[in-house]
Amino acid sequence: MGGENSLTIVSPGRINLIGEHVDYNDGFVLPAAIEQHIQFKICKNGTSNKAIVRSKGFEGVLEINLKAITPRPAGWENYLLGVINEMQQLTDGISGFDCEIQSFLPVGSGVSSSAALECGFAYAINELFDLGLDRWQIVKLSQRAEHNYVGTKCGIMDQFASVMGKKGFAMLLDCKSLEFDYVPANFDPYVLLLLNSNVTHDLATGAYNKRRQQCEDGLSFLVSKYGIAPSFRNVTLDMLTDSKSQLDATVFNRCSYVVEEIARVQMAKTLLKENKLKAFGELMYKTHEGLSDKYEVSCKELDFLVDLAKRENAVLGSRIMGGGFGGCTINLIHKDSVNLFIAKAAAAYKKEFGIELNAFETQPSNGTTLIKENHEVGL
Ligand code: GAF
Repeated sequence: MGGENSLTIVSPGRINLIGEHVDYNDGFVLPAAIEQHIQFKICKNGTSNKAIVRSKGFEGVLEINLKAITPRPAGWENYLLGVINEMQQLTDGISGFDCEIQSFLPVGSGVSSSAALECGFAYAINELFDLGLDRWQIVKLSQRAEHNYVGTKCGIMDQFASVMGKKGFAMLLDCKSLEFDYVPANFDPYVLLLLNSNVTHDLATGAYNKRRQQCEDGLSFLVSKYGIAPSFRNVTLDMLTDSKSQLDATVFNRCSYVVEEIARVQMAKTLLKENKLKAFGELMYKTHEGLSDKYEVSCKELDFLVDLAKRENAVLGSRIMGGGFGGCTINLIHKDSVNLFIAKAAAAYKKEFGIELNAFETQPSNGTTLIKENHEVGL
């Protein structure tokens, strides 16, 4: 495609060590980009307003009139159309192009193939037309694309992790100030293992947005009752307990999960720095409990996998990862026990649900990158 004039970009999925459903609640998160990615080949096609996108992994060919971008009723196309729409608000430098997309990421598995798709596409167009957008602009426009064209009112974590990832490091992101630190993520002799339940979720179904709304409702009540500035950073568990009878029971549960998870990430940061992995793993289990009982984004398959992990001494921590309702668990497990655990988990899972389990080890990797003659090139 396009011969020497085509560019190749890779854009990774992400994991999250801890800090789930708090990115849109002014919390802290600890994600990393992963090796598994989506690849984009892109070149100019000499037209002023026609883009053609072919994909392996997402179905179909998308023909786009760049002068008339509008969302489709549903589908993967909206991630791309949303990105073009947002980029056109920032620049008039985009003309016709052809793009081939190949995904090596499992879709709907909680490793954020959607952010990889948005960010990689934005990065590719930015490079091709030399638009001069920086990484943060790509992160933010991709998040807006998801809000405005896909309809998921996601936080910033996934796009941030996909674009800012660095090999060997997790990133502690303050989702309020957007300041972040790279945190070394070498857990030797432990490794990160993802177990894909192969139960798929669809964040756009509304359950995600509903939780976001419930948190906003709870916060606005607490703001008016206590006169605090409108941020979950200012909410304490005492305030919540004191307001329990005035809050809807579900809203109370959502908010108490958020306050507890924000505190857990702060503890997790210290434990990681001190290499106290056992205690870190215990926090992962606590996060899972909260996501399952109070935030209600787990499902029986994921609870089963986490319960299984809890019974293994070699697994220090395990929990649902990402938006929820299916997808992967993330497990911190001793490297010598990986194969045995996968075999045991797969057999038990198949017996219980009749579903195959996929497992893959993963390591923190670089963010969205232009590949040139076998070398990676940053923005
Ligand atoms: C999804 C969202 F896209 C993220 O912003 C984040 O809220 C996550 O769910 C839950 O932590 O992946």
